[in-house]
Amino acid sequence: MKQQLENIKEKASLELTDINTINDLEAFRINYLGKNGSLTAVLKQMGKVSAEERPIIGQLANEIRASLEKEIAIKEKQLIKIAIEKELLNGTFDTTYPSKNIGGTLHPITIVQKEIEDIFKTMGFIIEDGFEIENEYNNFEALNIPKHHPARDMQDTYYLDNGQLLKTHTSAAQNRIMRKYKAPLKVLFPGRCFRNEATDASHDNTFFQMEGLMIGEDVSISNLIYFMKSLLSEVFKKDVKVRLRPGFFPFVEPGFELDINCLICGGEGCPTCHQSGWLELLPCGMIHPSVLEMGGIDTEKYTGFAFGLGLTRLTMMKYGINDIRVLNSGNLKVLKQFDVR
Ligand code: FA5
Repeated sequence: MKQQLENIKEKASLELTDINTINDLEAFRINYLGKNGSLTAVLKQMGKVSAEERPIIGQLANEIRASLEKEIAIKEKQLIKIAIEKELLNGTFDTTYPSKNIGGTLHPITIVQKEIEDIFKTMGFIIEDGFEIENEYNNFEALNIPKHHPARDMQDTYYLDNGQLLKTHTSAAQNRIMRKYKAPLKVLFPGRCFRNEATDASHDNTFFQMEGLMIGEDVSISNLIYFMKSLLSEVFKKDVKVRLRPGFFPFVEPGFELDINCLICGGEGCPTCHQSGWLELLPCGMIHPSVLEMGGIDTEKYTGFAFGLGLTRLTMMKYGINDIRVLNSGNLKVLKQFDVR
């Protein structure tokens, strides 16, 4: 058996030198160290070895295993280095991709965003990305807001010299996403939004929303209310008081405003809720047929709902943050408190 082990060691070292890809390296590892690998197979015969020889053979097998693991780890590093160098040379290496070990803490908005994504993923939604720089068509026209429509006044933003703009709401991605996925569709797309706002405790010029669309046959207001309720009860893990009232958005009909009872003052009235006891959180409604048509959706067959959750405000309510400006402050002393990883 000792000889068998020595042979395995020699064969493995020879094979390892010829390996050039990570996939081949993984196959090699499984071949030798896997559940049915050659080294494991030899070890399974230990019962046949005499009692005196067993510790010697056991020690040798362990040494061979340890040395193989070490060699595999070295080889893996070499192969990754070569692959990165190759990607850097041909320009396909993404230097902006976030590292796995980022250190630091997650931003409270990111924590809540991930939580909501997980909730919706279990309900069959896919997660999409939107752009921060958009064209006027996607941000306004495709949402039934033509030039000179008064609804544009409520969402003034920053324009670029080339006519593009910083998107005012996540709804700006609706048209692109409808065209990309077609119906039926269940999708969630979070994103950073920008508005030319006078800031106060609940308004910032840069904030996050999270948009959701569900398009299918027979999608109705009942579906909309069910999803909104599930979302809030999962996030707050307790009953929160909400109110649903009619709301106007040119891209939904009917449209609603879902407000949350201010959790900072318990509805008594405070600067965060502008003394009203309520905070606008989750506008929503049934997608306007013209918006569906502009998105290439057959309105004879499909209906859908859309919502535009104020993610930054939800984060404030969840963690009892009474001023929105804290969240963009970059003040680590404050932000660190919310990391719950
Ligand atoms: C919209 O932006 C619509 N696109 C939402 C929508 C989507 C309606 C789909 C219907 C269907 P509104 O301007 O109300 O609507 O903004 C939505 C939410 O974003 C608000 O309820 C609020 O929670 C948040 N929000 C808006 N402006 C600000 C701001 N300046 N600072 C922080 N949060 C804001």
